[in-house]
Parts: sequence; structure tokens; C-alpha cells
Amino acid sequence: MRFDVVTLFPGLFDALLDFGISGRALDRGLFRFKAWNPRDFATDNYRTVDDRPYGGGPGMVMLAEPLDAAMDAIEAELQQDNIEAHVIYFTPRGRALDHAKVVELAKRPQLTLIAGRYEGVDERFLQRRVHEEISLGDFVLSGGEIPALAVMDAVIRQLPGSLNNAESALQESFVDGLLDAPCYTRPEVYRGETVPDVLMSGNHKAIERWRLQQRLKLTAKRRPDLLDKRGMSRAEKDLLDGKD
Ligand code: 9WO
Repeated sequence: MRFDVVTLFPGLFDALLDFGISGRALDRGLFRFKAWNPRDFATDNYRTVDDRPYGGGPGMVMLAEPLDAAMDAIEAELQQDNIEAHVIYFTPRGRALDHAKVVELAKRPQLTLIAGRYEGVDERFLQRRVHEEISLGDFVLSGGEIPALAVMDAVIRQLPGSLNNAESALQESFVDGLLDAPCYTRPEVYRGETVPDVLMSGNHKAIERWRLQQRLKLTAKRRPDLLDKRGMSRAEKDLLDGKD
């Protein structure tokens, strides 16, 4: 997997490259990363990347020219490895990101992630160069970098070799369509609150059943849409209703 990120703030991506599972995956060579700053492709002395919106209105709009020049440079570099760029732009008007989309993106050899700033990007660039638009949700951020980081993190976790057994288990826990069970660790009594007895029992069958029941209850309460989509077996319905 190769990530090419077009951003005015390349330093923001150190958070992903220098730490944690993604930093380890980079060190292991599981993916490559390159940031492309549109300011490096601006042709005027002031390295201008934005201008006032036609039609008036507040703020500035990102110029198409530096973005197109950056895309041309990316495509030229990818061509050396006979790779075609798959270009994603992050905006609230995009398709909502979900696990299925992450799995789909992780199968690609390369992702070009465009992080907009200011009030947006000249539509002529978006219409001509962007393959898909992705949203993290119905809210507005200061830039597309955080959504780009989120997509990269989620995609990296899908790459073979990026997760150890424990990390894979957590990943799987969401994949089966249920929210995760509550977790506890030392001390056994913390500020007067104890750990559920079943977790201290050593009865692994009972623990497994309790965790599934907690997951069903939590999902039914917080994300009934997930449960509707996933469905439940008769045994799970009984467990949820406490009949088991
Ligand atoms: C902002 C916006 C607001 C409402 C409807 C559509 C919209 N598009 C954009 C947009 O492209 N904004 C640019 C990127 C420039 C301003 C910062 N940007 C941004 C992206 N803010 N918030 C996002 C975003 C991306 C994905 N998921 C949620 C928010």
C-alpha cells in the first residue's frame, strides 16, 4: 500500500507515522507514505494556493492549478511503478466511511488523499481529478487532514502483518457487527467499585457468555441499526432477553 497525501500541513501526519500500530507498520515496510504540499507547486513568487471565491462570500478557495500540478507529479511518480492513482477527497458531502469501505480501500495498491483547507477546493479540480469523496460524519472540520488520518489508520489496520493477535481480536470484535464488551483491569476494587464476579471466576465458558450478552445489550441500546443489519440467532435473542 502506498499513500500519497496532498496537504498544506504535512507535519500533521507525523502523528500516524511516528507512533503506535501505524508507525510500527511503516517500520515493517507494510506501507509507504509521501506528502505533497500544493505550496511547492505554486508558480508565483508568493507560493499562492488560494484566492477569493467567485460570486463573493467569506473566506478563500484552494486554487486548482497547484493541486493539479501536485497530482501530475504524483501520477508521474506512480507511472514508474505502473500504478494508477485512486484519488479521494474528504468532505461532509461525501460517502460515509464505514468498515466495508475501509476493507475495499485496503485492497488497492495506492491511495491519493486530498486534504482541503480554507472554505473548499475549486470544483473544477474535484470534478476532474477525484474518484470518490468520503465523509467521517455530518460535521465540519478545519481541514481534510483528520479524515485522511482516520482512513489511513483504519486501512493500515487491514494490512496483513500490521496487527498482533490481541489487536486483531479487537478488530474482529467490531467486524462481527457488535460493539465491544466492557473491559476491566487491576486493581480489583477501584474507588470502591469492583469487577463483575464472572470475570474473576476463571469460568471461561461463563465469561464468554457474559461478554457476548454485554455486547448484545450494548449494541441493542446504543446501535440498534447495527443489530438490525446483523440479526441474531435464537440463542443470542434469549441471551439478550436474559432467558439463558
Ligand atoms: C465543507 C463542507 C461543508 C458542508 C458541505 C460540504 C462541504 N465541503 C467542505 C469542504 O470541502 N471543505 C474543505 C475541507 C475545506 C474546509 C475544510 N475541509 C473539511 C473537510 N472540513 N470538514 C471536512 C470533513 C471531511 C470529512 N468528513 C467530515 C468533515
